[in-house]
Amino acid sequence: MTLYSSPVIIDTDPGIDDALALSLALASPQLDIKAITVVFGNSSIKDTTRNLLTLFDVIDKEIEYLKNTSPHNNDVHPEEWEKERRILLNRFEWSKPVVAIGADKPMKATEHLAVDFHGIDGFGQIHTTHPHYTPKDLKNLKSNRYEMSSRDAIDEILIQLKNSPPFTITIIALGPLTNLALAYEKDKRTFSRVKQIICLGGAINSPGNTTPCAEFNIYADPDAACILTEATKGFSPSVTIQNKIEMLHHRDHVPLHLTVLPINGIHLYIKVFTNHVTSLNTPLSVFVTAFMDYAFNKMRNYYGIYSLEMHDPVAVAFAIDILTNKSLVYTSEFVDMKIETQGIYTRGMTIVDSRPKPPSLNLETLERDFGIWGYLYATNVEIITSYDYKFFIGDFLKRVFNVDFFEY
Ligand SMILES: [Ca+2]
Repeated sequence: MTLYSSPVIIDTDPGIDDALALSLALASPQLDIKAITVVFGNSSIKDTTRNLLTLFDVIDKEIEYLKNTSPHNNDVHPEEWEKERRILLNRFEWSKPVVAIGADKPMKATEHLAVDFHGIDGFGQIHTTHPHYTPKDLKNLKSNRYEMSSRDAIDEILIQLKNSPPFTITIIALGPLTNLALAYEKDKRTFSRVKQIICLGGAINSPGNTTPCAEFNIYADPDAACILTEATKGFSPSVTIQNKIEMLHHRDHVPLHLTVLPINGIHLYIKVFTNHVTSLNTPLSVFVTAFMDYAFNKMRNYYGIYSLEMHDPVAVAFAIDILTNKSLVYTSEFVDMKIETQGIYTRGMTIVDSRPKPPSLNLETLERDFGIWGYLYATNVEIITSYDYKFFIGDFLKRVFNVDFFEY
């Protein structure tokens, strides 16, 4: 493979939009997916794991379909693979992810799954309505597309970080942050070797999608989100990797670079989906159509609109853009952010301190909220304030389904 690929770990709770996000990631040569770690969230860990393996089973069939229908032109240069949709055909020759199973519950909070939206199986009831998709023997499932880890997700994350040069692996987090926080707690120094965590989470300047002020991933495990947020204290984008490597020699951790992509309003509308995907009749399109029908109906019943919010796929697209410096059409700011872990109505709220800062730091100004908030000058969590979504739906349809986007 001659294309430059960034090593990533994807932590996920599949999940309808997770399946779309993983399909996008697998079709993107910019990502060298070292591991996919599974966490509870949209459904139980048993279901999210089953859903991931179900998706791999469909990807397997999609690859066979592509092999039989693509022109047999083996002279195509790797740089051209993306155009010819050969990424999926060739990906597993050069990048075979390890799958590891992680946390089955939040660290402290009471469990809250998103089965109301994603269905009891987390996959729009597809295992009931389309039972032929359900892999028969999960324990003995053999696949050429991934390797099942002998470790749990926490140890797998740590071993991946330990075995790679420091500050090279990015973690894309698409579910509750439990696996990541547990790995950090277990071995801070090793976890600190992560280059960046790009996380879909939080409701900032918008209503939540689980409670009035909380987004699901943060709500599902606010303590995990709090641990990671606090672990960013002292982070500065101006610190070089060389500085960080030196820090690792004499500190038990290096402040984490956490980039939060709050929930956004990017919708895939049913008309666009139907016009572009439904009639393709490939294994992947037929499978995705089955659970998208469920999701579109849910959206209509809940919100009166026929579309699906593309939270997780947008996070993957954003991660690709950041890792390849391709678009850079986004704005972000470093803010002092905390997570509400205790609230009755505010559990999982992402709170940003936007109060005016005193012109200088002294005892008097420090005491102003001493013991309540603290860190008057902590601007450590990067939040994305705008991102150029214009091309997202077109890119998504092209990469995953090889169709050109047209307006309807
Ligand atoms: Ca998710």
